[in-house]
Parts: sequence; C-alpha cells; structure tokens
Amino acid sequence: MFSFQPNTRIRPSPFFESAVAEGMTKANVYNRMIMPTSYGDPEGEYWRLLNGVSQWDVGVERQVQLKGRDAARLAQILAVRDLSTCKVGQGKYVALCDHRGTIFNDPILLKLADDLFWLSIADSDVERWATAIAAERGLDVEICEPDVSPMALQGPKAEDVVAHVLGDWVRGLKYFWFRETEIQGIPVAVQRSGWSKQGGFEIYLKDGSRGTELWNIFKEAGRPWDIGPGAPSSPERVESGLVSVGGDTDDDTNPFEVRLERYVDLDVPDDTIGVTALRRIKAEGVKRHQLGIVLEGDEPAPLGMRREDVMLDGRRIGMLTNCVWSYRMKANIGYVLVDSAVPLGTEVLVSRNTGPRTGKLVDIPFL
Ligand code: THG
Repeated sequence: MFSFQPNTRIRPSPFFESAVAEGMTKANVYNRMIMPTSYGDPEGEYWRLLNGVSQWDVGVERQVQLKGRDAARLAQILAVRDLSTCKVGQGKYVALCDHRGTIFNDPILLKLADDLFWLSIADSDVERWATAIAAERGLDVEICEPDVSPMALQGPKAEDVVAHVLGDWVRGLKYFWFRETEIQGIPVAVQRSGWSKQGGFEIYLKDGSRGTELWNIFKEAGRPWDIGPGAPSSPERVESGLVSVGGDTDDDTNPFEVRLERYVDLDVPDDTIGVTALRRIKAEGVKRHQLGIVLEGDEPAPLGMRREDVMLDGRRIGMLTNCVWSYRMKANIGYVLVDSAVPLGTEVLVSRNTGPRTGKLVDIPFL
C-alpha cells in the first residue's frame, strides 16, 4: 500500500473539506488539484446520477480569465470555433488546438462582458499558454486565474434542487447560458452545464473561503430529492458519448478524429492557432476516427494505466482509449481511435492486459 503525500503543489478545492466529510474514498489528480472520484459506492453513485441528483466537487475545472480591450480577440485566437455571435451570458464549448491542430484542451468559454471571458478548462495549463500567446502577439489583455470554483448538481432532479435554492428562473436557462447572482450573500454564477448527459447545473463559487457553506446549502436543500455526493461518472460519460481530452486523445489527435467537428469553424480568422493545420488535415482527409467498442466478457475489466492495441487480421489499427463496465448494457464498453477505413460493425481483437479479447465496433453514443 501507499498513501498520498499532501504538498503545496496540489491545490485543494474550496469543496475539498466537504468531500472528505462526505466520505470521499477515491480521487484523481487533475489540473494539479485533487478531483474526488468516488464516495465508496460507484454503482449507487451511478444510479443516483441517472435517477436523482448528485453533488460534485469539480473545483478542478479551473478558470482562466481574459480581461481587457483584446480579450475577445485573444479568445478567438485560442479557440477554433467562431465566437463572433457569442452573447454576454452565453457559454460555448470550444476546442483549443496547438499549431499542428492537436487538441490539448476543451473548455467551456463563458462570456461575462464584451471584454471579459472565462475559460473553464480541462486538464492542461491554459493560463501559461494564453499568457505566452498574448505576449508574443502584443495583445492588450490581462490573464489571471480568478477565485472561481465550480460545483456541479447533475441528474434529472438537479433542476428542482437548484430552483428551490435560486427560484424558478433557473428553469429558463438555456444550455451553457449562465447568470451571476448571490446565494445567501455568497457570490456565484449559475450555468446549465455539467459533464454528464443527465442534465443539471454548475454553480461557480466566486469566493473560495465559502465552499463549505455553499456545499451545505445545496446538501440541505436537496434532502427532499435524496441528494448525495458523487463525481463525474466514467460509465455514464462513455455511455453518453462525452469526450475526455487527454484521456481519449493523444499528442497527435485533432478534433475531427474525436467527433468534435461540429465545434470547429474553419472560416475563423487565419491567426487562430491551429486553423491552418486543420484546413490542411480536412483537405487531405482525416486518418483516424473514434468509435465505440463492446467487448466480449461479463466481468468488469477496466483499462489500466496504458491504452491497449486494437488489432485486425494481425495488424494494429489503433488503440482502446478507455473501458468501463456499463451498468445498463451489462458489458465492458469503451472508445477506440482507429484507422478511418475501418467501418462500424467490424469485429476486432484487443490486446488487453489480461490477454486478447474480441470486440465489436459500434456507433457513439451507446445509449
Ligand atoms: N464544466 C465546466 N468546465 C469544464 C467541464 C464541465 N471544463 C473541463 C471539461 N468539463 C470540458 N469538457 C467538456 C466536454 C463536453 C461538455 C462539456 C465540457 C458537454 N458537451 C455536450 C455534448 O458533447 O453533447 C454538449 C456540447 C454542446 O452541444 O455545445 O457538455 O463539464 N464548467
């Protein structure tokens, strides 16, 4: 056995003490922070997300703030999605690519004012990237990490809980739209969002000293709906088809390969990073695609720390990037990134750490 050594390089989320008090049993490192991943009953947590309401510490979704005269311009330089129609109060899911068109982060962009944006990031250092780009291009923009930390309420009952706390206006929020407000004097932004397809909201806490207070307000308000602690659910997100950049992608993956084409606009200005490469990739033809796989076997067999080779007729055609036990399908399912020529329905062999296993390539989402 080993234990985790706390240190100053790992920043606790404002909800960390609540997560511990709720009985957190598993965690991961994400954005150099601790992300709770379980409270000891993974299957119960899954069904609560599907049927009820689940409360998540997702403070690891760190914010990068762009503020100033060139903030909108910098946002468009960073994101290969047309942001010209984005309204104040609106959020958009965007891909950040490098100069080769490799996707390295997929934030939600929030437009708070014409000259003020947050990038609510996945796992990589966007603040340093944005700061370097802004300096190299001589832009008039201030980049910082504001004191803002999301907490998620996910599941079909989440709307009732959030409406109970904030009022029925939240029911009218469109997907990724948000509003800044206060909850018992605690400053927050409330957005319809969250990393599941079961519906819900994220409450962006704007004062990190009040995490426990905010956690407990929703914990109390949610009692009639049997709220409980949970975390982004791997089985649910795979069944639902959400992409995990960094998990499902490697250092050569472009957005087209992982089903994100509809978030890419190739007619953004030429100074958007990666767009030139993406135009070329699109013209030459995309070489790999992401498909689902249903593996044979009736015992959970998760992926370990390595992606596994996918074989067809003795030839390596790609890799298995994740694998979870689907409680609804009663099978191991996952995503593969394979040669574009390999079609749906193909039977393949996966070189699993426990030996070769057959699987069938299927469409995503699974459910
Ligand atoms: N919430 C917040 N920040 C985040 C995440 C989040 N930052 C990191 C990570 N998650 C970003 N990645 C995603 C990926 C997918 C979605 C949201 C964030 C998502 N996608 C829907 C889909 O693919 O069906 C809808 C996208 C759309 O149609 O616009 O929700 O969860 N604050």
